Amino acid sequence: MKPKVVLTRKLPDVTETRMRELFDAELSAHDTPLSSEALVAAMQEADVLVPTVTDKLTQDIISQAGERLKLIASFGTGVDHIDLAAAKQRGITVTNTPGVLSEDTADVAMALILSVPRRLVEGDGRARSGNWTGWSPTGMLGHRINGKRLGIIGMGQIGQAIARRAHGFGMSVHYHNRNAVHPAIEAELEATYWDDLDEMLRRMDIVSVNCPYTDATKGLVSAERLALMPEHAYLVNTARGEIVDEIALAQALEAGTIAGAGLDVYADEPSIPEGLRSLNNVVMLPHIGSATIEGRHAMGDKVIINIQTFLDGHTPPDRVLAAML
Ligand code: 8YV
Repeated sequence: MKPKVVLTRKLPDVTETRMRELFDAELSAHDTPLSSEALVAAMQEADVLVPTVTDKLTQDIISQAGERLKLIASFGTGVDHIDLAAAKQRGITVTNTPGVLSEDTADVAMALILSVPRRLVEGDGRARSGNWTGWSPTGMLGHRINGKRLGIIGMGQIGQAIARRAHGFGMSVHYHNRNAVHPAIEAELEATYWDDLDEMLRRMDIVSVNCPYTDATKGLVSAERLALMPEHAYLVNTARGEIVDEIALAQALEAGTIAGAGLDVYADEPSIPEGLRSLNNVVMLPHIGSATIEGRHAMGDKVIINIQTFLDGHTPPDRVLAAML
């Protein structure tokens, strides 16, 4: 008997085909997020659940999982949607898909770092409006990227991939992290470590949020910290919306105490506060940091490898332990 693997969302065809060969795979019929009831039902019949960021696996939901459920093989890197302590208590292993989406997410972060100061989205609107009156020496002036200070909050794989790009664009790289990265990486990126986040925020031209969302990083970029940023500074968030106080961000942007923001993630997706949507000094994307065909295929491969390794009785390569966060 093949193990029952339940997918909560539509995954790439190549991933689903391979899953059907290997497992008794139940695919998502409608590709809409499952209700809590449907999620519980899935967890009662599955040996393995393959959720995504759109499934909130709370303690309550995990406590209703069936005896058969032994593995949650999440399709994604962030695991903030899974109560890891509850999974551990139920003896359920959790895996994710790190590494394969770092470069893609860094590309989107870099795109936002370029788009906001150089007013690219506004420029696109003007060019296609039919009202463009032509080039002028003082028209559509933005701010130079070269020579600016980029402060990265969270210097993991994605943070480092952004740092490499920013270095190539002539920015000076600064970062705040729980610990300094290896001296060889610091040397390669000419990166400066700031133990004190507040001190870093006071001095940066652009700040990029790239840490995981955990109890320790919830609301890390608070109203008080936003107030430390210079008036000409920009904030870019491609990590998780909950790390930034969105209401305070909207107020800071509205009041002009910071210059602009580039956002790919929001605290209560897919809903985005009206206070942010109505501002024109914000570039907003709909959580597409890792949305490449190549990345999705690689994520699917990782999920399959994690499941198969686990079923073969080994520790899956991307096992997530609460203590790792
Ligand atoms: C994924 C992400 O697409 O992997 C992550 O943590 O934020 C996304 O880019 C999503 O999580 C898939 O579940």
